[in-house]
Amino acid sequence: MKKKVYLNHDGGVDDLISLFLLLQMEDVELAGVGVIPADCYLEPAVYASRKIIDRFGKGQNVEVAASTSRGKNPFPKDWRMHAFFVDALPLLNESGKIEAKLAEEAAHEHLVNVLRKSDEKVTLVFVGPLTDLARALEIAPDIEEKIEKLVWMGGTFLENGNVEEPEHDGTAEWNAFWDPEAVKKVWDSSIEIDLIALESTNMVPLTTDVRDNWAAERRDIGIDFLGQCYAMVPPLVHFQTNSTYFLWDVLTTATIGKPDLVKKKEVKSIVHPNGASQGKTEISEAGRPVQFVYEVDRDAFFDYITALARQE
Ligand code: AGV
Ligand code: CA
Repeated sequence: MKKKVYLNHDGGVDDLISLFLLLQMEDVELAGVGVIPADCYLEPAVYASRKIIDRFGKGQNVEVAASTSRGKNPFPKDWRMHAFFVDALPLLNESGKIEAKLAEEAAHEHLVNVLRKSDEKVTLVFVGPLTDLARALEIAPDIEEKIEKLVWMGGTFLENGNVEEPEHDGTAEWNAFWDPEAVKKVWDSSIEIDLIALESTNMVPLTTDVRDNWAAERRDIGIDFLGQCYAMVPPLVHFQTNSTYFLWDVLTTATIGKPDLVKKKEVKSIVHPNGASQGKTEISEAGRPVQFVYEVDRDAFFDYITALARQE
């Protein structure tokens, strides 16, 4: 039987590649997609999502819902621009039309409706902030029993996260920082959580050798799509900067199709909802359990996503 999955993403390059890859997984049924304007602008991210479903969805009927959520700490504008670039790729605009349906409801309501309608439990893949899930739980606490588990790209237990902003101490990861109170709300639920934190995503930076491998295979339209998308963001060359790109969300998505790429262990954690450390996730005996991903087989990961992307 196929695994039923709902994706909520925030329009970054690796978010949109995650959608593309989920559509390629034969044992996954994609039950819906929500798009939240955190690390993106909403309109191009929704368009790009629908175009990816049309171009690479092999006829799968997947609805896209736009979020009405707003965060507490906005993402840098430069990063949010990426969705415009993906949406404009000729590869996604060849047909000149968009067929994939736009849902009438807001993303958090769409999530509630998809879960309530489903006969089986659904795995939630969140690769941006948790705001839409927190809002869904608020209006419909009954959905908890329809959730198989939440697989979330977010958080870190490292001393330094990836937020470099005034009035913050740098201990948080961005998806948690955008809406720390949403993380708290989800932490307070009894949903099972797989946490793909920076500890593991730091092991999969975008590097030039990865790009070169995709370039060599660019005749394949799926590999070309990977190459074109990852041409928009800065790779790790000599040293890491605040803008260096990692395959954060793609690693998260890959664990759905191939769980043995990563190692997990249970830890207990709390989240700081406000103050100078807002968004910080911290190990604490008083916290709630999460299945924490702490290691990844880097080479197997890149081989897997490249094979999945191949169309021929
Ligand atoms: O913190 C990682 C999250 C992931 O969901 N995002 C990007 C991924 O989609 C925010 C982010 C952190 N650093 C970034 C980010 C950067 N250098 N460029 C763009 N986004
Ligand atoms: Ca993201």
